[in-house]
Amino acid sequence: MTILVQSHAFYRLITLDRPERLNALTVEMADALVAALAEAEADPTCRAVLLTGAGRGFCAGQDLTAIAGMAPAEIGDLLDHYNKLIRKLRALPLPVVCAVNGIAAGAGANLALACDIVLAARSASFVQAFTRIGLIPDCGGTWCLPRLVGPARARALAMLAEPLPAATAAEWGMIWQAVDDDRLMPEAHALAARLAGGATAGLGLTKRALDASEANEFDRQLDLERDLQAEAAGTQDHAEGVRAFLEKRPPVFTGRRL
Ligand code: T3D
Repeated sequence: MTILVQSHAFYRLITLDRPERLNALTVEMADALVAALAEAEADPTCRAVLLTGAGRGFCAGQDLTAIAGMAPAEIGDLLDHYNKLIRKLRALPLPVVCAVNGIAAGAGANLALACDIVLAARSASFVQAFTRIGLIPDCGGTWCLPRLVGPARARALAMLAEPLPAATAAEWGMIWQAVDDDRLMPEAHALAARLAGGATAGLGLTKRALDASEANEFDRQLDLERDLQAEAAGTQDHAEGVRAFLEKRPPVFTGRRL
């Protein structure tokens, strides 16, 4: 087993579970993550996902013991598995919180950045370790980094492969927040529970709109907002939100589309 999945009220906690190797990624782990995300999506009672790592690291990127001596073509096959995971995270119609509990290196850093809201322990850091071993940032790093921190910082992070402390990552807008180590999991759970109790169908549509905005021109994005808003307006949660506002009470959202 490379991951652990635990159900909480309305969300699932997925823990990368190879602590002896700082949760370094393998194909088996990536495939297990894709399957766990698909199961979370298929479960109508699951409305958010929380991802973290066991032990002192979040994820040290590709397990280097697994690729030593691998032919370049095999590396391409391997990345197909990782890309499937990154695509699944981005397209998941549920909010995904990532609690970065320690070092996030290489593909591990970019796995975290593919999540929707990233919290990190103050002692954690992010390192685009790829160039240290002659590789380029993958798992979406060359796409995410310039958009999150701007081209100048993205280039330096990718080329220098220096660890970026969690607090600086938050200051630069690469992640949502750095929190004291002992507050990481309580805050991450509270955030996942809060999102899971929200209008989650609308949150899924929000993800779609924000992702599409990276490629769309303004006019096309306005059209997309109109279309997705029509979908959001058809959800039970929209009706409940408006009703609750008018009745001056807190809304009770279900995440149901119809
Ligand atoms: O090839 C491809 O294209 C495939 C895709 C690649 C995408 C990538 O992710 S490339 C980048 C791969 N990752 C790295 O290069 C990071 C390698 N690890 C490190 O540089 C350091 O371990 C860290 C900076 C992450 C942490 O350092 P430290 O001092 O806190 O811990 P450590 O002692 O180095 O590691 C603890 C153990 O985990 C150690 O095992 P041992 O000696 O106690 O038996 C270490 O070997 C193991 N470990 C850490 N990272 C990996 C790993 N084992 C396999 N693969 C790892 N990536």
